Amino acid sequence: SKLPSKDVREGLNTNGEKNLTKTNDKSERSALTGRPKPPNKLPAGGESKANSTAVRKAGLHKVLSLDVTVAPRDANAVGQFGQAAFVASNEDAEVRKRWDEGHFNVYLSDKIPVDRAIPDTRPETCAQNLVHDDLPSTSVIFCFVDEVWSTLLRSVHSVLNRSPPHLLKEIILVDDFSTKDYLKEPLDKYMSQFPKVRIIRLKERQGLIRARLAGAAVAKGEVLTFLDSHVECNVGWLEPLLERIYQDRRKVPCPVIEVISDKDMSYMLVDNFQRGIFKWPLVFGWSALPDEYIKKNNMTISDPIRCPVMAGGLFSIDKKYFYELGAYDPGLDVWGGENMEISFKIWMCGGEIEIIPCSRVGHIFRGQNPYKFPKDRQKTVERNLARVAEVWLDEYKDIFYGHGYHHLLNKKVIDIGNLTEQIELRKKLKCKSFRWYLENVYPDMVAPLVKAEGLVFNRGLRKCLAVEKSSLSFEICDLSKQSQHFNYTWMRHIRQQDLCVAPQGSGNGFALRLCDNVKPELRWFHKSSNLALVGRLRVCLLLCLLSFDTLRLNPCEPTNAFQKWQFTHYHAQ
Ligand code: LR7
Ligand code: MN
Repeated sequence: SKLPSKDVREGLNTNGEKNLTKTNDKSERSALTGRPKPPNKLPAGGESKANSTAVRKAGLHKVLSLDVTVAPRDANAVGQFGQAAFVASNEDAEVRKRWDEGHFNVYLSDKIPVDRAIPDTRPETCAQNLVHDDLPSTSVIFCFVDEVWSTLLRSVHSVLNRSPPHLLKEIILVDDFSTKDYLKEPLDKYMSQFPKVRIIRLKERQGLIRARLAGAAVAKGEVLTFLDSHVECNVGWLEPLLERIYQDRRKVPCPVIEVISDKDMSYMLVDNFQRGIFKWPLVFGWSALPDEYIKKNNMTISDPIRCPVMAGGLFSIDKKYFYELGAYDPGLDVWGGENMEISFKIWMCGGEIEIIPCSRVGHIFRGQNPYKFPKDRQKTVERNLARVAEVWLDEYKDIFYGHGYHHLLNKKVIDIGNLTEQIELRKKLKCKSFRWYLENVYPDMVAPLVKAEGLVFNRGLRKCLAVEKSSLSFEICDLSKQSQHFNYTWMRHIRQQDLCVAPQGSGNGFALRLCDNVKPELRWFHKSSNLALVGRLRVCLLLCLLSFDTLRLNPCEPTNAFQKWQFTHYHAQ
């Protein structure tokens, strides 16, 4: 039996979620008629059910079953039918030697036919689904840098063999300045057999985001379909994606991403009802729809699943719509974050992201990027994420920075580049707020705007911190006094309006200073009731209370009640 492998897809998997994506049934239409469906039906689609009545209607046909699954060229070949392949033990050294070329079993991949068959993993009803005869055509865009020969070819063949020819306008291979010789003339020569395949060569390394933009710029299809260059498209993968766009051009459908094992190259099913989500600080993950949600909405395994964010690599989008949305922020470098950008942009500016269970594509999940980053990998990704946060997260961006990214606020440490155009674009498109997105698209996301708030109680003195004539004092605790209310923010500020609790000069005194996100000296760690200044290394210095109600920094004393502080409400730790 197949291994469910959602964990392979991405380490993060959060189950047991409570509230889920709110529905917007009004925008749902019947696959058969294109007419709006009656309200209070499935949130995530459900149109496909109509197709079980295998009635042939004018203008519609069953999803084409283009495949070589039944009789592949060589039924006995290694890895045929997506089965696990093995190498003899005396080949282990060779496997290891070639692993780093792609961070998967390259040696084995090279032995497997480039047009192997894979199991048709779609839910049963999918083959019976009706789609329109006049679906838009698509350009399939593969960007690659130093991709392994056999996986690149297998990706291309899977598209050529399993896409209805009239819907496949072209395949665009964007070579992001690869260094390997086999990707030059040999690739040109190989692909010249296939008139639909075009190769674009970038003159310098652009990264996958700008490489995709370069591919899109020359695409002639009405729809753009982006794929990673180490995938295998399954039977009937394309039509269900195009059908969704046909119904509503602002839908951005993604296939179910199945797993091609990096070790034995087997094609593995993933669990049903998985959707794309993010966790702070903008980390992509998968999460299962809870059973009660599925039951309540009468969802079947073939119904589209609305996703707060997409994985990034595999999706179709109406080309005009892609450009209306401003495509990708071209300031994003190399790898990472662009899936967050396009996801927020789609939802906040009127579109929808869905996973279409009848469309399935396998992807080799690799432990590491097999190519070099022109700059430091970590810095590249966090810079991309900071751009996304600045443009799309509104007041929620502090939560992003508060999850280990404070340093990105310091313009001297990192230059995230100019954002004027992106901010203008958001205004021009009249996109909704991030708060709207959280409330309507991803309501189960925990996103408190402050970590703690209320009174700041000192356990030893049994009094509360207060602002008195713009300096700090202690008073009998009184919730009704605004002067005693503070926020403990994601910036780790102890804050009242614009004022932050801060040490005074180099001495031991304390004062209120204007808050400033960039200044590290205003930040406090708050752990086990202690308040320690960030950045005073080793000697754990605490905000502590001596006689005469004054504040000082002293070495931490675990048992000193005068060093123990408590806010009234905690939202996050
Ligand atoms: O500089 C580069 N230039 C490129 O052309 C870097 C990469 N690339 C190509 C690369 O050859 C590959 O074909 O871009 C494609 C994606 O790169 P991968 O395969 O290294 O990315 P990934 O699969 O590790 O990462 C996921 O997140 C990325 C974030 O930027 C992209 O969105 C990838 O497309 C995306 N992949 C998927 O969504 C597949 C499922 C993974 C999950 C979850
Ligand atoms: Mn990939």
